[in-house]
Amino acid sequence: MNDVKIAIVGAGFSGMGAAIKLQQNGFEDFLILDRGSDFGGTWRDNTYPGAACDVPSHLYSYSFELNPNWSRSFSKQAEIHQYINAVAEKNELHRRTRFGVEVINAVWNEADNRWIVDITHPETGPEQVRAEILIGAIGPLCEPRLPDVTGIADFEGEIFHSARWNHDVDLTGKRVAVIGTGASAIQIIPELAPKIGHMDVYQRTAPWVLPRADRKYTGLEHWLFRNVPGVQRLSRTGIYLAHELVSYGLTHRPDVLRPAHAAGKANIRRGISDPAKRDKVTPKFKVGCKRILLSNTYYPALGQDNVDVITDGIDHVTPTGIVTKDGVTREVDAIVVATGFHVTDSPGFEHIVGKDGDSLAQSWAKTGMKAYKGSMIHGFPNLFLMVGPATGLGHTSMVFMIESQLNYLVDFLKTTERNDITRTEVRAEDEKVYNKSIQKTLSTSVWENGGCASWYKDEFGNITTLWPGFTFNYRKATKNFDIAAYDTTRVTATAD
Ligand code: N01
Repeated sequence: MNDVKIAIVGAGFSGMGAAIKLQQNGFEDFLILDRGSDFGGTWRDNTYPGAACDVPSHLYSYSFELNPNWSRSFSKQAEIHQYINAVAEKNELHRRTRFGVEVINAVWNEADNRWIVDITHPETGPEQVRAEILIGAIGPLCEPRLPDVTGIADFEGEIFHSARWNHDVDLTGKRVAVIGTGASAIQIIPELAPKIGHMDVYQRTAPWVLPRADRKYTGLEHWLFRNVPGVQRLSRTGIYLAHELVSYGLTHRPDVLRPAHAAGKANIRRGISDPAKRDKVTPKFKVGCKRILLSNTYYPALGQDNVDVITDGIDHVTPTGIVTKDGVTREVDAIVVATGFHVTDSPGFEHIVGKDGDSLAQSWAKTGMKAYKGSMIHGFPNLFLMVGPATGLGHTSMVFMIESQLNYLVDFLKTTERNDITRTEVRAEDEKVYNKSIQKTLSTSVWENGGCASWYKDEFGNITTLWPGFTFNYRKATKNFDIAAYDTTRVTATAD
């Protein structure tokens, strides 16, 4: 049994950020657990061709670990992963990280006032870690979602999910099907198009894809970023403010985004000459209802003669091909499944068990996904969830939200330590009022009224994944730990 003050599950952007902030604030007694073999979470796992960030890297990086050397405005996966590893090394996170460790479950033990975390490692076998505080940094986009299509398990060709790319398979000259047209697919398709023999793109909902202002930074810009104090922060602030303007349109005034419809349609016209194909890929919902995608190469790839866009739904998969609902069979050598992730139903939620014996999944199955300030959950004392409910974004940098949460985390730890508090649980009423106000703000948003179905909504039809509005409002809400919203227990075991 290992005893630590704080166990962090996950070594991606949020788990690493938590670890660095803990170190900087004198909380040295922590352990990071990760099932992978390296830092980076989703940026370690998503190695598909074309994987890149659709938020400029000067913003999509830690404010406390700026990188003047980003090679281009929108960095590719390898460069982001390299940055993450450099940050981990600089902060010596390896000393407190165990890789290859699967967390079986984490159960709150009321008598012990601790989280009991059951883990297993392929070489050392099962073990337990006991922690006063559990930081769940498991990430919302880590569990691949496979489509529930009859026969898919019996397909005899190559098949893999975008987040589990099989680099041993050479798709050159092959007949390839890509299922899905979301953020991952629109990056994959242009990379495959020049080399495959034929590609069928199975599109259920046409997304809005706007031009991507991607370019390499010049030598002068690099010199300025490295040598002139403030230039990089200024550039970061400019990018941040531009993204915040979009947030206003998304949440309060979707009509402000109307010009984006014209830009999206022009992007289609530039890339595709065939009117029937253009028509197929023209979205039928309002810009922003689903994530706004950015690409200059997606439509030209779809426009190629050897690429078909299939809009008849998939009926079933045979060992050698895909049959659509109109009865047509298309034979393929390989299927790329770019169908997203289990976000509101992540298997990770089944393994975190609170004070009443319910897992997060069971608790949220009754009420819908909810948390106080996206971080603390009634019934789950001393659990701090990174990138929890209502902290996601459809338009700007998640790292900004993560850093806001880190402020709240550090103030939570300092406040409880200062007051000898050993158990902290958000009050049900405060959690309820908070989530009600979020839902009220969301009611005018494009995600609610934009005419699309998206993974932003849970099974109750509520948008439980997204932060509604300006991200600086979330920064303000998480500046200080508001202890009045919590039931706390002191070392002396007297309840406040
Ligand atoms: O997944 P998605 P993703 N039959 O859920 C379709 C982040 N990200 O991996 O729209 C046929 O967006 C589904 O169709 P529909 C980003 O936050 C960031 O692409 O539901 N099709 C959709 O087209 C993003 O939002 C970057 O009708 C099926 C697609 O599969 C998140 O990851 C890059 C289907 C899934 O799209 C997820 O993106 C990449 C079925 N049964 C990803 N089931 C950055 O650049 C689903 N689909 C930062």
